Amino acid sequence: MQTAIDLAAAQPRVLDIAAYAAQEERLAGVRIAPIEPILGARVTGLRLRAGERVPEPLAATLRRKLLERGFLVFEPGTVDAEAFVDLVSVFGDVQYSGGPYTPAPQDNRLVNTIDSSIKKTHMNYIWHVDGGYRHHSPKMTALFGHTVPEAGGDTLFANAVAAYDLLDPLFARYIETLTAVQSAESVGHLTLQYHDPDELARQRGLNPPIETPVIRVHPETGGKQVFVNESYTLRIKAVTRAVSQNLLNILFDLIKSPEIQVRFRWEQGAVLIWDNRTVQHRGVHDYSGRRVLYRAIVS
Ligand SMILES: O=C(O)CCC(=O)C(=O)O
Ligand SMILES: [Fe+2]
Repeated sequence: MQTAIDLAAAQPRVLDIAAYAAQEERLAGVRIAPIEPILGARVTGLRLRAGERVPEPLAATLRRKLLERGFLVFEPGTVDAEAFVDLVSVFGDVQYSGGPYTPAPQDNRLVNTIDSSIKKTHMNYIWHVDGGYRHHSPKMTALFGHTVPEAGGDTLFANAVAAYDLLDPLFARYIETLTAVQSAESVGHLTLQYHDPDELARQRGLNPPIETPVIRVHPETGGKQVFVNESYTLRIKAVTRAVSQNLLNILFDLIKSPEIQVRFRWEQGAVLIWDNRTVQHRGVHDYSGRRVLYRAIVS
């Protein structure tokens, strides 16, 4: 007698993509369309000038879609550099987050620049969650494409909640019990930025290593995000060094799965905003010439 093969059990695990897919929405002449089923949406038809506010209920819809889709792209022409902060304000309080290599432009003290001609550190090219080494890290991060390379210099996103869903359920339950140690100095973020020994010591005092869950629960969506990342995570607590390193490698590998990623090709004047509680991200250093992005964070 022939027995049917249980194909699901016999093969590598895949995601139930239908669980992530979303429908296009339209409101007040604005279209919000999914980019890939797994992540992202593109907003077209919105125009906002400096000092203007996005009206309700459109603003509420945009907030809901960002939670749902992990990141939003606003087409070029939605805002200019001056109105960038007005757009980001839809999602919460905008804060300045510059550092020695990422200063504010002359005319706007709420944003900072990621300018390839100034920024000498390469930390944005490693997978990370913004501020993942601090207890009070930004909810969202936004970028405005000021000067973008003709080719290359994309920003990559991984749906870190989907990465958790790729874990086998029993293994996931174990991973959820673990605690990670996260540090800005894991790959030298502070050493590379602060060259004055006193300032370096001060920054290290302000940013000591912290403990976080390996899997972080999104306070608004309930999504379980793989919160360990290649940039900030030092180790997993209370297991051997070998187990810590191997578990971290499994989780880092999952973040790199193409199935959970979307690659954003920069367009001059586009705005990108992502939810740090859902995604991990990184830039790609495969361009020459200048790349200038304006950056604002939502606390
Ligand atoms: O350079 C990029 O594309 C990513 C930048 C980044 O990591 C950030 O702005 O937080
Ligand atoms: Fe970042």
